[in-house]
Amino acid sequence: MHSPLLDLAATSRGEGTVRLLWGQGTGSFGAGPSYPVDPDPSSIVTGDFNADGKLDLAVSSRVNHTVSVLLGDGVGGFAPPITSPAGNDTGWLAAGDFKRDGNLDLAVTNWGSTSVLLLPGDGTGRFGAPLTFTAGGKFTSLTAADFDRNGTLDLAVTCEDPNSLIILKNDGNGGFGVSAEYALGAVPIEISSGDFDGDGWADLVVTNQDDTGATVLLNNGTGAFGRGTNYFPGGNPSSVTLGDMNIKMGRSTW
Ligand SMILES: [Ca+2]
Ligand SMILES: [Ca+2]
Ligand SMILES: [Ca+2]
Ligand SMILES: [Ca+2]
Repeated sequence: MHSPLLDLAATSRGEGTVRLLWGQGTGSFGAGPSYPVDPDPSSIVTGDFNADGKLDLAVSSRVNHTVSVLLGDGVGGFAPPITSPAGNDTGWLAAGDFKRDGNLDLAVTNWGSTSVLLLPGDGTGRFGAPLTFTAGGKFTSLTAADFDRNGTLDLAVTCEDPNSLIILKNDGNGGFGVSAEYALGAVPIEISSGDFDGDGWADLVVTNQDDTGATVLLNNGTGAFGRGTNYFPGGNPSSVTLGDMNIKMGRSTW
């Protein structure tokens, strides 16, 4: 029984698989099974796509332009992938109930394009016809949060050419419109959200692959973001994740 312990699922671009590692609760991981998915998997997210209380996986394929959902059995096994079309050069994924119908949906960026797709979940691991939203430059990554706290899950999307952050607000029916655009350092490659200052409003961190470093943008309490602060300039950061990693010190320092 693995459920109380945090496990890992990673994509293998070379193999075209998802590989599982079982957490031991000690910081080490034991080898788990691997599951074939469409070639060149580039992004993976977890979520309960068929609402059975068991965690599932969704994986994008840049080559086949698809999303594969692997339904979990809750004890470490996954069914063969359910594959759905997801635009061109299918890239970054974010899961959430964007249409607020109780079924988990996916938002997808297409690498180097100016479109975000919304794949409306049907509650079985499959998706209805994609809805396309176009904005700004060439999208690289995205994250979802309710930035304006109006009850709808919004998107923050990073772009190259021009290097920028675009906030797409959700109209409550899964329709997105650009609410704001912010300049970023060169080659913003990944974005994540969390409440860094504890004010209850979702903030953002973006990694820029040039010498700008990682940019933290704080939500000003309206869903808009102030001027970003850059950390570890020159580090050419590529990927970022969040968690309280020094909890025994009391107040965390970033
Ligand atoms: Ca499930
Ligand atoms: Ca939904
Ligand atoms: Ca919202
Ligand atoms: Ca905040």
